Parts: sequence; structure tokens; C-alpha cells
Amino acid sequence: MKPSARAHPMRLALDVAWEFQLLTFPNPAVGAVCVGPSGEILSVGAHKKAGGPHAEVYALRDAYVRLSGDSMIAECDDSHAIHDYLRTHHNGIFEHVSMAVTLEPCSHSGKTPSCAMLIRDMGIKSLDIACKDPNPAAAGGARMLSDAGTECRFGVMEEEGKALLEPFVRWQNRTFAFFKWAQRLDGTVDGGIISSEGSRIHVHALRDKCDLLVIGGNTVRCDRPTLDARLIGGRAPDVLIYSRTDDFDRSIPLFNVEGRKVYVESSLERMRDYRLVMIEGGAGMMASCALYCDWHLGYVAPKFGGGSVGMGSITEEFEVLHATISDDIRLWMKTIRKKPE
Ligand code: AOF
Ligand code: ZN
Repeated sequence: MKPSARAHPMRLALDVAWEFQLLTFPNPAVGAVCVGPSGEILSVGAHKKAGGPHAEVYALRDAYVRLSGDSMIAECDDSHAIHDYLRTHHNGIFEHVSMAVTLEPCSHSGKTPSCAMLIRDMGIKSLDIACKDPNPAAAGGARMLSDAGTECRFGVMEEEGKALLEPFVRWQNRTFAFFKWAQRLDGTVDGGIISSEGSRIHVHALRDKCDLLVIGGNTVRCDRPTLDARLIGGRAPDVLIYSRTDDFDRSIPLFNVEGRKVYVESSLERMRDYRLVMIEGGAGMMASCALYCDWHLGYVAPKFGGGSVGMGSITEEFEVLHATISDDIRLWMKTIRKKPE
């Protein structure tokens, strides 16, 4: 999508960050936008994977290319190379540029160099920030920038920024688990492939990042799934089959992925040993995991017919944290916990 000059820069930063939600594990999902002197959107950047360039670096790279016409680093994905190139070539081009970032720019050098120092050295005029960085090693970038004369404004769309950051905050010291399912518009969840190729690739990208996948015993018996990340050539997570009986056909591919642990257990406590956990299954599984689940991820395919089983007797209400519409509708949600009456 071409960024519109009218959209709120922080809205764009949040939206692009959500595209990579959980895929940045163990880093946070972060988005950044560069804005020109008349409020026009110059660039939109997201952190895409741990170890890769931070959101601000992509946004500064693309704004530089657009403003200067120099495309030498247009395709560059190496953080150090982008930092070095911008430092030696910026030539004051960012003088009237401001930025919006969903997370305070990092002050430290981790796997990548400090964003706060790069923003400072580019002479960015002002900076809107949704949330402080909860990681003490990386926090303090805004102070560093204020001291250098950049006008920093905290708390812009803070609620949305906090929702985006929630998995990162949780997996610092405990498990973050989400329940994923796909359904048709008629509510059915059975009868073969439901979601689009893009959604299935997204699921495989998530499996590649998760360290445990939890699945119901009945799904394994009926679907005989492999539960790997073959659509993106990724790694297969460990699997916990939640079942009272261990009567599985061990010849199916799920049990024969090299390096993978498979547990068959009648308790879900194993989840607590892992940091990022995806749960797949139907209504029974959703109900059993309710207390372990932080978020729900639903893919709704715009079609009727082909299935006969729905999510059945589940009663649950969600707050939608983020929705993406492409071939399917992708909904990141959180249960609304009602207080007992
Ligand atoms: C930012 N922008 O896009 C992200 C940030 O090892 P590193 O260098 O990748 O640093 C990871 C830490 O940096 C991470 O724990 C978090 O505190 C912050 N993430 N910061 O300025 C970004 N992803
Ligand atoms: Zn950074």
C-alpha cells in the first residue's frame, strides 16, 4: 500500500509493525515512519526479525533514498552497513524530517548499533514515541536525543503501542501463548484447506519462531498433520500433544522431524517451560487452553461451504487488537475477561 499523506504517522508505524508481530521473537515488533516538512509520509519501516535492522533504520534508509535520489543502499538489509552509509552520506538531508516510532529508539549497541545515536546524528527535528522500552539495556534513547536537542514526545497512541508490545513484555519472564485457528465465513473449521496461501505462509512463519506448538490429540488422530514450517523452509517447533491416551500412529511425519521433541501429555503445564507457544485446534482445545492463552489469532476466509463443524459451544468475547484484510481477514484478539457478577 502506498502510504497516504493523511494517515496519522503513528497509525502507519503501528500497522506495519503488526505485520511482523511475533515474527521478531525474541525482539519486540516495532514500526517507524519518517515525515517530511509538510507532513507528507516519506517512508515506513518495521523491524522484521531479530538480528536484522531496527524499524528506524529501515525508515531512515528509505527516506534517505527518496530525498537524495541515491539508491546505493535501497536494498541493503545489513544494519551496520546502513548506519555507516547514512553517517557518511546524509549531508544534512534530514534537517526538516520528523519521525514517529512505536518504541523508544534503543540507546545501546546489541546485535545492531544504537538507533538513538543514528537519529541524533541524522539531525532529526522531532520524534513521537508511543512507549518506553521496557528492556533496561536498550532504554534511555529518548533522554539521549532530548539532550542532543531533538524534541521528543512520549505517549502518542500509547495504548495501541502497549498492546503491540505485550508479547515482548510477557516473554521477558514467562510464557506468551496464543491460540490460532482458521474458519470460513459460515463458521466452519473442518473439511480441508480453509485459508489463503498468504495466511498459510504466515502460519508457517509463526511456527518457525515458536518454540512449542500445542495441539489436541483428536486433531492429530484425524488430520495427521506435520506441524512444520515447510512453506517458508523454516524450523519445526517442539510439539505437545494434549491427550489422555497415547495411541498415536508414530509413523506419521509429525513424529519424524529431526531435532524435534514430541510430548504426549494430559496436562498443559509443559507450556510453562517455553517462551513463545502457539496452540492449534478446535473448540475443545480452545476451551481447555483458555487459562493459558494470552491472545487469539483467527483467520477468516471469505467463503461459505466445504465444512460442517464450527467452534461449537464456545462462549467467548474478544477485544480486537489488530485486523489485517488481504485474501483473508486476520484478527489478533484478546479475551475480554468479565468480572463474576
Ligand atoms: C529499536 N527499534 O526496531 C527494535 C528495538 O540486539 P538488537 O540490537 O536487535 O537489540 C534488541 C533490543 O532493542 C530489544 O530487546 C529491544 O529492547 C530493542 N528493540 N529497538 O530502537 C527496533 N526492535
Ligand atoms: Zn534500535
